[in-house]
Amino acid sequence: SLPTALVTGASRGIGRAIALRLANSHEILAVARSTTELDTLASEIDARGGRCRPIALDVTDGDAVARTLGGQAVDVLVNNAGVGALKPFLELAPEEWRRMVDVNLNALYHVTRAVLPGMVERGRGDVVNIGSIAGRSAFVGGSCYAATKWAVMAFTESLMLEVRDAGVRVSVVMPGSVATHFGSGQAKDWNLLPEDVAESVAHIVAAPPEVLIHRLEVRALSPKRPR
Ligand code: NJP
Repeated sequence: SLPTALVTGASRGIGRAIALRLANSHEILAVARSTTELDTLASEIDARGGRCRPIALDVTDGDAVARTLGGQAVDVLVNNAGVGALKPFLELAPEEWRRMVDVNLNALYHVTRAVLPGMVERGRGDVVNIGSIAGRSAFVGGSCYAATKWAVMAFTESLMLEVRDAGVRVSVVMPGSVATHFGSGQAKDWNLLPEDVAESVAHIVAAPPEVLIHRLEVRALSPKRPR
C-alpha cells in the first residue's frame, strides 16, 4: 500500500498544491477547516487515480488534533497551515496576534506531537514545515508573522537534532512570495506559484533515505516573470 502523507492547510493555496503533488506517490490525509474545499480536493485526487481522505480539523484545537490524528500511521507530515495579518504592530489586534501564534506555531506542537511518536517507533518519517523567508529576515508589518516563522526555524532545527538518530527527517521549506489568498484573502500577483513550493516538498521527501535536506529557500528569479 502507498505511504501516507498528512498535509495541513490542504484546502487551498500551497497546502492544496502539496497534497496534489504528493498524491502521485502517497495516500493523502488532507487537513483543514473548510470541508467543501477538502471534498473537492479529494475528488480531484480520486479522479487522477490517487487516494485522499479529507479530515475537517482546526489545527489550533489541541484536544481535537490529538483525538483525530493521534495514532495515525503517517510517513510524511507537512505542517503547512498558516495565517498572516501583515500590518504595523500598533494596528495588530490582540486576536490577530494570538491567531498567528496559534496557527503558525502552537499548531505545529499539536500536530507533530500527535504523529511523531509513530514515526520514531517505525524508525522513519518526514516532517516538513512550511516556514518563510520571513523566518530569517524582517519587514514592516511583520512583527508577529516574522516572529512566528523565526520560531518555526528554531523548532525545525531543534527537532531535527532530536530525532535524526531515530531515522526521522525534519525539514523546512522557506518560500518567498507565493500567489495564494494568503494574508489579505485576495489572490496576489506574486511571483512563485504554489506548485513551485510543492515541488520542493516532493524533492525533500524523495531524497535517498540516508540523506536529509534540512532547509530549502525558494525564491522567484525576478519580478513579474511570465510563465
Ligand atoms: O495561505 P492560504 P498559503 N486549522 O491562506 C489553513 C506560508 N507562506 O497557502 O482551515 C486548520 O492560501 C487554511 O484552511 P481552512 C504561510 O505562512 C506563504 O499562502 O480551510 N487549517 C488554508 O488551507 C503558511 O504557513 C507565503 O481555512 C487552517 C491554509 O491554512 C503556508 O505558506 C509565503 C487553520 C492557508 O491557505 C500556506 O500559506 C511564505 C486552522 N486553524 C510562506 N487556519 C505566501 N503565500 O506568499 C488556516 O514565505 N488553515
